[in-house]
Amino acid sequence: MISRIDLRGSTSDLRDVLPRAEFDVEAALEKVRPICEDVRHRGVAALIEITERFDGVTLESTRVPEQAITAALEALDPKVRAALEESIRRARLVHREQRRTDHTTQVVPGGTVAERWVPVDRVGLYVPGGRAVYPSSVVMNVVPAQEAGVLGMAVTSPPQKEFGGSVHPTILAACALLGVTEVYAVGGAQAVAMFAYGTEECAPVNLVTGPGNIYVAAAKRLLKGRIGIDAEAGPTEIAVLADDTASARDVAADLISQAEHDPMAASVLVTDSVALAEAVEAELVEQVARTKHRERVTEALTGKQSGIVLVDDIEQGLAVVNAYAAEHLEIQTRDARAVAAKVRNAGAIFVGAYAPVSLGDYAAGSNHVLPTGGCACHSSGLSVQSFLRGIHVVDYTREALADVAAHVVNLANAEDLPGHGDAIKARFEWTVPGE
Ligand code: HSO
Ligand code: ZN
Repeated sequence: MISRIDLRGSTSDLRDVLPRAEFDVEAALEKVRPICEDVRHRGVAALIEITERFDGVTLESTRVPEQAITAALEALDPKVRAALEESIRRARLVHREQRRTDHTTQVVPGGTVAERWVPVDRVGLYVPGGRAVYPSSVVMNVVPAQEAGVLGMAVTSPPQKEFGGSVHPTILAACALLGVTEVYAVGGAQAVAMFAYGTEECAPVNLVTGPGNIYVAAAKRLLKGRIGIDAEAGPTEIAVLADDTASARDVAADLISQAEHDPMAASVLVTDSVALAEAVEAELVEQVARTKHRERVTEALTGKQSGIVLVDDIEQGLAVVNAYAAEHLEIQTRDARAVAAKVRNAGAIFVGAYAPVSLGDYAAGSNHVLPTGGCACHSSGLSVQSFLRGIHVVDYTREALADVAAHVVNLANAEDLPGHGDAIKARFEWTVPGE
């Protein structure tokens, strides 16, 4: 079912031969532009109409009443509550350590540059709710924002017909557990526009984070600048680098676990063992037959974005996974830690037989909002850092400025910007020695 790509002895450019889903955000831009404009000009009225059209739900208000959030927590299955609490606890442990401390550098006596880390004032967190509901994504967005010290925070998620047109109750319960009381029942591009422009019911935000479908990604791209965004999330990806010590049963289960998200999800095994490749193929056939979402799993595994890549050895395998820059990368080889240490490009790395991606999805403490589509070669996943700005605070005395004045004037002249130099010279009766 899954295709094979044989790179043994190959010297071709890895980026050309590796499987990857097409995720054409550009094409979706034209569709979302009128939606965003409508929300910008007509606010809540536009949101209600658009939600009727796309979600088949008639909203009275875009905001979920606070008592519905509290009620969702009261009605939550205690096992799910305990699991969410543990997920939150672990995520807090990890994200708390990501906090940055301000520091001040004395450049010269009397001349300092401080770096002050300031959280964004208000953020909007998008929680998907299409094919699956993601209370775990509430945790992954809210915890780093809270640990960063963000004060104003709103969550939005598509309304669900089967829950009276409100946000899925488990998402509401997760919000309640985290102390988030501002929740909107709006999804898609219109949700990003609501956050960017603000409406009568929702104050505008400075930053929008969280994964969503292609329309959410397109709206983020369109409105970037007016708002800050995290990475544009594409379909999820798992790559597994494995040798003959790996368990075919576990590798197959892990490939299926992420294929379950989306028919466009990518599951890629990179191995130097033909025996493992064959055993994983056999396991996939068996396990897919019993998995609940076998239709979309099959579509994802047989799609051109998924495959088993055969390599000569783990060194070549490392070159392949580094070129691929997967959202999630598992290392299931001998000496997995040493191999993992050589990985340069991945959203998150899962080391050894007992760190499956599912663990990271829910309860490792790591974040599951990660760069997809090869963006891991330049971006990182969501973290406290995503919600902070480092502001330089420049403080120089007259003497410290005098000390460097000639250099500034000379550089300004070299750039033919003498007005810049004059701003220095004005402070010293229009002359600085050494210019
Ligand atoms: N694997 C997804 C996150 C997720 N999985 C949420 C289950 N729920 C993207 O990292
Ligand atoms: Zn997942």
